[in-house]
Amino acid sequence: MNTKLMKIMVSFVAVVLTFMSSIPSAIAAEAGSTLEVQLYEHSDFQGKSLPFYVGGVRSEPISPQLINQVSSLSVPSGVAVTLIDQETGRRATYRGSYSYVGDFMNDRADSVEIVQDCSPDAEVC
Ligand SMILES: [Ca+2]
Repeated sequence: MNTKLMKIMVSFVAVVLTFMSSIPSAIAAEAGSTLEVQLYEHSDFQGKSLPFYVGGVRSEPISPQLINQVSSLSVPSGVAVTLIDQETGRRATYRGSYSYVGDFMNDRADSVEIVQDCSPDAEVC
């Protein structure tokens, strides 16, 4: 076996292991962990709320009850939440809870990406 092929196989195995290791944490979170992100209809964590369980990397649409209405969010430590507005392509990432998402994203988000275990200064996570 040549070195190049070996390197390809090693990186493939690493990718598979990374993927597999994300599964148990997702299951654990849904089995009763309090580690969750909440999106809120109004600023200061008021109005309708929508929970998202944290586990690995998740990307989900925001359900009709809060689409284009999110104004605040609570985020546990070690988690980064990106709100996305598909109409304009706007994205904003939040680490920690925000009583107001800001004019840039207020009442715009239609999908959300949740990433666990981001370092605070990570450019991409
Ligand atoms: Ca939108």
